[in-house]
Amino acid sequence: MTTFAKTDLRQQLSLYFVAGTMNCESPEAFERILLQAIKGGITAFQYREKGSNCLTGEERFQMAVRAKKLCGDHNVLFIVNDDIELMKSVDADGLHVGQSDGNLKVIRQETKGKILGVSAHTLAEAEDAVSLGAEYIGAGPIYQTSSKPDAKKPVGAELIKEFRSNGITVPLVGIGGISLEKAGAVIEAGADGAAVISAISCAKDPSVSSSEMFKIIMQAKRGL
Ligand code: TZP
Ligand code: MG
Repeated sequence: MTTFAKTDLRQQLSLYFVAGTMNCESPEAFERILLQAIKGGITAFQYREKGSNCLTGEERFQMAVRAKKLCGDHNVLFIVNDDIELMKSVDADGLHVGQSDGNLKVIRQETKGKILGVSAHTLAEAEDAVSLGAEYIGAGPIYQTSSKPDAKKPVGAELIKEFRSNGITVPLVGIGGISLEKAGAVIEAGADGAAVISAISCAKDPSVSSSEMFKIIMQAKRGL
C-alpha cells in the first residue's frame, strides 16, 4: 500500500474527486474520466459505487482494483466509500462513511491503520465523528447538489466556519455543488479541500476542469 504521512492529509485532500461508474456514461467512460482527472491534478479520489446501475460483485471489485492502481501510480489518495470489505480487499488508503453507515466505533476498529473520513451535516455530528477517531470530515452539502438524491438541505460555507470556530481542527473538505466559481469560497471558509462529483465527471474536459479547480484551490490556500 502507498503510505501517506498523516501530516500530509490536509494537502492530500486539496482536490478530492468522488465518483463511481454511475456518475459517468459507462464504466469505460469512468476510467477515462478518472485518468483525465488524475492528469489534471486531483489529489484524492473516492470510489463511490452506489445507487441504481452501479457495479456489484466481481465487476465492482475489479473496477476498484483498476482505480486504485491508477491512483497509486500518480500519488493520488485512494479512498473507498462505505464498503469496509472492499476497502480491505483492495488495500485502499482509507474509508469514507456517512452518518447512517453503521456504528462509528466499530468502523474505527475495523479501519485501524487506514484513513477514516466521515460526512457531517451539523457541528454535533462533526464533534462525535472526531471524538470517535475520524481523521477528516466531509462537510456538506455546502451548495445545492443534483448528484446525491437523498442529500440534505445545503448549509452554505458557513457550516465550515462554524466547525472551525468551534474547535474542529482535523482536515476538512467541503462537498456538494462545488463548482469552479465556488471552490475558493469553501477554502476561504476554512476547508482544506473541495470534494466534487459533477464539476469533474460532467465536465466537457475533466482534465482541464480538474487543473483549473486545483489552481483555484491552491491560490485560495496561499491567500489564507
Ligand atoms: N455528499 C454530500 S453532497 C454529495 C455527496 C456525495 C454529492 C456531491 O456531488 P456534486 O456533483 O459535487 O454536487
Ligand atoms: Mg455512505
